[in-house]
Formats: sequence, structure tokens, C-alpha cells
Amino acid sequence: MKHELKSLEYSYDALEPYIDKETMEIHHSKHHKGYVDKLNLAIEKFSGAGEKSVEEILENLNSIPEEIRRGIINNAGGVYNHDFFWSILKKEVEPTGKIIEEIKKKFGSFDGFKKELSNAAATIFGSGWAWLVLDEGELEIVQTKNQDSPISTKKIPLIGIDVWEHAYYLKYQNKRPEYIENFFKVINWEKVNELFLNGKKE
Ligand code: MN3
Repeated sequence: MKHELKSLEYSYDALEPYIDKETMEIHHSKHHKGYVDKLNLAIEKFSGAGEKSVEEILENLNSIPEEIRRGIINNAGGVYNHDFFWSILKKEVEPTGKIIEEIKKKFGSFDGFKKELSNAAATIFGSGWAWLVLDEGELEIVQTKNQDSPISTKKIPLIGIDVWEHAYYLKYQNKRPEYIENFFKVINWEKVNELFLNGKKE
């Protein structure tokens, strides 16, 4: 199976001014595409991954021969994480739904949650992601390095913040906290709530 770059369901300028058009375009058409291309190259050398989706690959890392495992994780993770990232972004969606009730229960308040997730995103040293996940039915905030994905450790992602410099540097330069603050203005809470409700059923 040849992996393909999925198109975005909105235009590159849809998240302006919080995430600018140029960043979106380069992030999707160059960085995300790069992971797709490199994954396709990597799996040519590993027939066992040939028919698997990126989810199946990432959920079964032990089935990948050790000498090529890191390359597959980086690129399959890069594809999966970005597909996920685009899917939860939308401007001006009010935080409502069952997910918000659960967030308040778990983190004390919405602001408490925001602080904790922002802090997780701000304190990743180098490249990586901060996530809100369901871990055995419980909301948790976790970090992953590089393009490691929470689905490799059986967690269900609900929100993922890409804090690789390529995600924000053009507009925000070294001001990662400002990017994170604005990221909260483009979370599609309807989608996150849907992921939460589906994840609870699993
Ligand atoms: Mn990225």
C-alpha cells in the first residue's frame, strides 16, 4: 500500500491569524508530505509493513525489525500525528460538550487544564508534541519526543500540539508560548468531544 498525503478539509488560510497561511502551506505540503514520502521509501525495505495503515504500524512496533524500526516510527508517526493535528483544528469553536465537564473534573477548571497542557507543550526540549489523551479511560496530559505517537503506547489522542519549530517559527520565531496560547483558539472542540465519546466506548 502506498501511503498518500491527505488533503486538508479547509484552506491554508482558514486558521489565520492564529496559524498563518504560509506556515500551514509549508507544514502540510512540505513537512507532512516529506514524512509520507520517506515512509513509502522505508516500507519498500520492509515487506511486513506493506499492507498496513499507519495506525496498524504504530500500534505494533515490535513487529518491525529493529534495524529499521526508528525510521519507520519517525515517518509513520510523522504521517499519523499530522493527519491527527489537521483534523482537530478549526477556528472559533466554543469549548463545550461532555469533554469539558470531564476536563473540569480532572483538572479542577478549564484554566487549570489549559495551564497544564500549555506547560507540557512549552517544556518539551527540542522537537515533539504535547497531548491530551485517554489512557485506560482517564484523561491524561503526555509529551512525546520527535514524531513518537501516543497510539504506540495504547493511548487515544484527543488533542495534539505540534511544537516542532516548523509548526510556528515563521510567525512566532522563538516565542513558542505565544504560539501555544493561540493554538487554544483553533481547537475544534466539537471534534475533540466526538473523539472523547468514541474513546470512552472502547
Ligand atoms: Mn509538524
